[in-house]
Amino acid sequence: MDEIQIASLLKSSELFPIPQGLKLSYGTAGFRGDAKLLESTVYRVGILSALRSLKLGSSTIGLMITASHNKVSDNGIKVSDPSGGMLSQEWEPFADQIANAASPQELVSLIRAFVEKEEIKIGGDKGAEVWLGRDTRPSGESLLRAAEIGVDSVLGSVAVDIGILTTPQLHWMVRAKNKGLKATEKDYFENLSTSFRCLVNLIPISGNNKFEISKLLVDGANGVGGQKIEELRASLSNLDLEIRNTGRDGGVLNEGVGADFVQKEKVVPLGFGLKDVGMRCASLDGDADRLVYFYVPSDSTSDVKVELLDGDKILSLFALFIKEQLNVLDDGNEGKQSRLGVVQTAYANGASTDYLKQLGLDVVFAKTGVKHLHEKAAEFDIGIYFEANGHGTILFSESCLSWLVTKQKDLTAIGQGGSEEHKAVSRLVAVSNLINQAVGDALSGVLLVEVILQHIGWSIQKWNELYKDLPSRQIKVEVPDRTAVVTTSQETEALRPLGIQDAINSEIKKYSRGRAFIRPSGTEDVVRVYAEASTQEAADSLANSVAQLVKSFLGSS
Ligand code: G16
Repeated sequence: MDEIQIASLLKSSELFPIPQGLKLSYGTAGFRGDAKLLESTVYRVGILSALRSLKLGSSTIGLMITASHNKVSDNGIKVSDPSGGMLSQEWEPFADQIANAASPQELVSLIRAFVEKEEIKIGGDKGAEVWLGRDTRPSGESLLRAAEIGVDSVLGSVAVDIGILTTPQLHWMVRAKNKGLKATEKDYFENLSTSFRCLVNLIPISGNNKFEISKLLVDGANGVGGQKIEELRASLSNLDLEIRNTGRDGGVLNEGVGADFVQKEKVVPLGFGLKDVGMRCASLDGDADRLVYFYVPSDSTSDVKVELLDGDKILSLFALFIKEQLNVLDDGNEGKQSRLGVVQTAYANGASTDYLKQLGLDVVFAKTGVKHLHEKAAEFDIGIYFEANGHGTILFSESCLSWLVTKQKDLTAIGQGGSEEHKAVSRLVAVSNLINQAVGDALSGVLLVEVILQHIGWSIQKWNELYKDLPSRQIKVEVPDRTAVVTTSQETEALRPLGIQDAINSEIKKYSRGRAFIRPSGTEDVVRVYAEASTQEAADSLANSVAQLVKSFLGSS
């Protein structure tokens, strides 16, 4: 790094002193915290993303300013790699180091050492390019400016503000840009509506699908997703959407609304109630990378509990549909081109895992965090991953896609364009275009769920009958130091504090079909408790006793 570069970094970093006592970690999905404390962090991640771009031959990197499901006063930042996936985990320690550097001098010396180690060339012919997006949080605009200054302080770099977006839109655009495809927001919407239309046109006209298209009620979490799905609606036919909680009517982002609230509390979001009994409803989270469905059952009481169709149920519906299409295809190679697998986490309801295994699928488990699930799903020809909280997608390998596209062409060429095989292969190709290949995306998820339900002629109630969830409960426990909890790689057992797992096991033994685990959240300052048992009362009681154990081992804050 030459003197001009060092001077540029020192000068800009003086603008963003680190708040005293701030200690952050890249976590499950980037840095998150109180928005008022984050300017220095976001500025530093701006620098990191410019370096990442240079390291990867000036490919475009994405930066998203969002704290997703967290409260509106929080914000955060996550980095998208050129593939549209999450930042390579190999760079996370560097992210942690620079975010916590105490002074401009320390920051610059860390950057200098890293640039040398990684052999990053600053000031070459091509500079870095970083695309910046943000959600609707009021703090987003000034944080985005801090990120821009970070990017600009690496000489020759360009920061491009692409405005207010959902997180998956940014990831999609970065991926498309680096593949040399059309990559604007308009292209994103066109891609969704074209592939949705294609799947609609492939719905069988006879059989069991005499299905009235009923209205879908969407809870937009008072965030960016509600606004973007309104834009998308304009280009869709075959879908009747009523969008609530768009944020325009004074509602607060994620407060009593959104996918995280509905999934954790299992009650209706604000703006929904007994008037909606039996209706199909979908809830997005604050940056629209999560999706859950729900309905108010006819026997609901005034506290308006919902029947929840979470990420596990969406995964099961997708798996069923994909498997049905693959069954029609004869790949002449004993399924070697189309190995279908699914990825879940420890939060997956035990009943969903049993169901997926009964379908004959390979089920594998990953740590919480899409970055972990995505990696495992990519090992299959078609890998479907979902967290129970509604974050997931379907990945098609390059070789599987090219096999599908070739098959589609070959069938057309031999006059089999109208065959069942051709329709099945065309559906799979359309799914690969519709569903976001970069990251879980509530908007593309809604479209795929809706078209599958139309295809098989199912109501939401019928879909819910795929299997019956084991009753479960999740609780957050605030403790003085959540990092005191250390778990095994799949997060099903706690290794620390010593003795806590034995105590949890003794509790679990008291319940029929009991299962419970604890883990430190990577996005909030809490320890999460998950419990499952044969009745709701038992699941609640198990979760409460495990939460008590957490408090007695770690103290309450
Ligand atoms: C993020 C991650 C998800 C994760 C969730 C909760 O979601 O992308 O993979 O499940 O945080 O993580 P934790 O339990 O560690 O707090 P989002 O929608 O908030 O970006």
